Order: sequence, then structure tokens, then C-alpha cells
Amino acid sequence: MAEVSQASVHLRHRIPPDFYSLNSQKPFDSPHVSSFLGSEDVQNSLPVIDLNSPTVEDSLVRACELSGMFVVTNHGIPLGVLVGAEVEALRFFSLPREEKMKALRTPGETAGYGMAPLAAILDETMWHEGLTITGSPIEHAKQVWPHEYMRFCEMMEDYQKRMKSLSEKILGLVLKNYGGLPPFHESGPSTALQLNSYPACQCLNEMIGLAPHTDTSYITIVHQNDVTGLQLFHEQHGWISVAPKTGSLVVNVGDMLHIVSNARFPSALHRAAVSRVQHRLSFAYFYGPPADFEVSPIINACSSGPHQEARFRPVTKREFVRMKAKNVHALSLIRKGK
Ligand SMILES: O=C(O)CCC(=O)C(=O)O
Repeated sequence: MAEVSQASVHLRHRIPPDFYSLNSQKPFDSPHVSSFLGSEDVQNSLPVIDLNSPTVEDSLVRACELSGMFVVTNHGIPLGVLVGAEVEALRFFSLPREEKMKALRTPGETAGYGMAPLAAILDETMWHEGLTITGSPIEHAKQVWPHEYMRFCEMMEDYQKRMKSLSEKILGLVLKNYGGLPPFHESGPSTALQLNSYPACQCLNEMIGLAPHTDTSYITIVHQNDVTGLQLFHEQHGWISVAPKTGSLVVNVGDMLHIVSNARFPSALHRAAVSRVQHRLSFAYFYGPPADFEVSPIINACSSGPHQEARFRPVTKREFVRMKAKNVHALSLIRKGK
């Protein structure tokens, strides 16, 4: 029987592992040393914020300050939309590998099938496949379903439209004391929907789905199916599991909001674990500034103590993404007075 090797799970590659044939081989221990199980006793400790609450603004700001990740309820996105998108995503990820490969992301492109784009900058083997969607997924959907692509496209476009409004609502509330949503003029925000799939992993005893990372966005909104996997790094507790709760959504602060808030809001360090028995799906909607929009710390009456002097130099998202592609700790490169 062929051995499962590091190379065969495509370290830092855009082509996902061949899950089916790897799973049919003898289990072996992964070289990772730490356990990927999150801490159980604190797993439900993230702030849960009702977006209809009269104190929503304060709660959001406190949650951003506290952990950079929180759960929102009463967000206005019907459960049917979340479940419908899940059904369509599963229809895609259940296709045979050679069918999905027809939608493989071409080098230099963001949209398409493959490892999450962040795989290019993380030096870890990951049990993951994804489909990145920016606007209409029609081009890739047609490649895999020449005649049955409409439902998938409609679902994903509707999902993105709703997530964009929700992102603007949440970010607008968080930034109210910073002057509200930044003016993007005609170019609009840059957004992307990342469908993540983590098939059950039986061949490796310890395997990570997505390695630890922060997002480049202002904020990211995550919907998970009912399989636990998302984990947040917490200074006191280490890795904590963010268990899915039907109908609620997880929001996390990204690097761009960390910069605007002058480091008052931490950029959430998170990762995804995989299950030995269940197929996990997640949807990450990234909302950020347009590529050439200059982002810089906002210093105002809310900035106190260490936040009164700008801690970062201004940077465009384009420049930041280039820096992060070479160094995951790009925030440290734009920090003032290093
Ligand atoms: O699968 C998850 O819950 C996390 C997804 C994620 O971190 C990402 O897509 O960047």
C-alpha cells in the first residue's frame, strides 16, 4: 500500500489533497505536535450580540476590543438563505475531484476552486478545499455544470448581497465613533466569499484544516454548518472552539480594522480543525477596502492612553497584501517606532 506522505497532501499548493484516495490508506500520525482540539470549557465564551438590542453599538465595540471575534444574532439573514447556500456548496464539493478541478483557480486569479488563497503564505499542510467567489460565480459554475449552474449562481449572489449589507451595518456601528463607514467613492469595497470544505479525515491522526491566520479584511462574517471546527486564539485560554449555533453568525476583526482602530481592536488569530467522521463546511465573507484605498489609524476622542498616537503608517490594501504574501506578520512591518 502506498504511504501517505507530506508531499501527497500538497504542502502550500493551490491544488487540494486527493481526500478520497488518501482516506483509503492506512492512518498515520501527522507531524504536528499540538492537539487541534479547542478548549471545551470555554468554548461558548465569545460575546453573543443581538443586533436589535438598544445597546448594540457599545456591545459591538466592547466585543471588538475584548477578543476581535463575536457571535451575532437577529442579523436579518433568514435561516433558509444560510441553509440554501450550504446545500448548493455541498452539491459543488460532492462532485468528483476531476469535475471540481475544471474550476481550478488560474495562477494570479483570486476566484476559483483550490486551496484557500492564504495557503500560498502559510507553511503548513492543510486538509482543505475551497471555492473563492468574487461577484458572479457563473464562469466557474458553468465549467462544472454546463446546464445546471443557475441555482448555484443565484444562491451565491443573493448570499453575497445580504452579507455585504450586513457587513456595512456592523462596520458602520463599530466605526460610528470613528466617523462611520469609510468613503469608498465609486470603487466600492473589496469583497470575497470563500466556501470552505473540510472532508472527514481518516488517514491522519492529527490534521489541521486551515492553519492559524488573521484576515486582511475590515471584518469577516462566518457561517458554519453544524460541525465544530473554527477556533480562536485567546491569550488566556489558548485555542478555544467557536461552536456553531443554528442561525447565528460569527464576525471577526481583520487586519484593516486593526489598523483603523490603531490596534484597539485585535485582528483575530484563528484556525479551522477537521473532524475524523464529519464533513465540515464554512462560508467566510470578507469585507475590506478597495485595493487602492489608503487605510490609516483614526485618532479621535475615543482614542485614549496608548491609542493617542498613530501606531501604523498609512497603507493601501494592495501594498499590504503584497507584504503579507511575503511575511504573514505584515502588521509588524507597518508598525511605527518598531
Ligand atoms: O472554516 C472556518 O471556520 C474558518 C474559515 C477561515 O478562517 C477563512 O476562510 O479564512
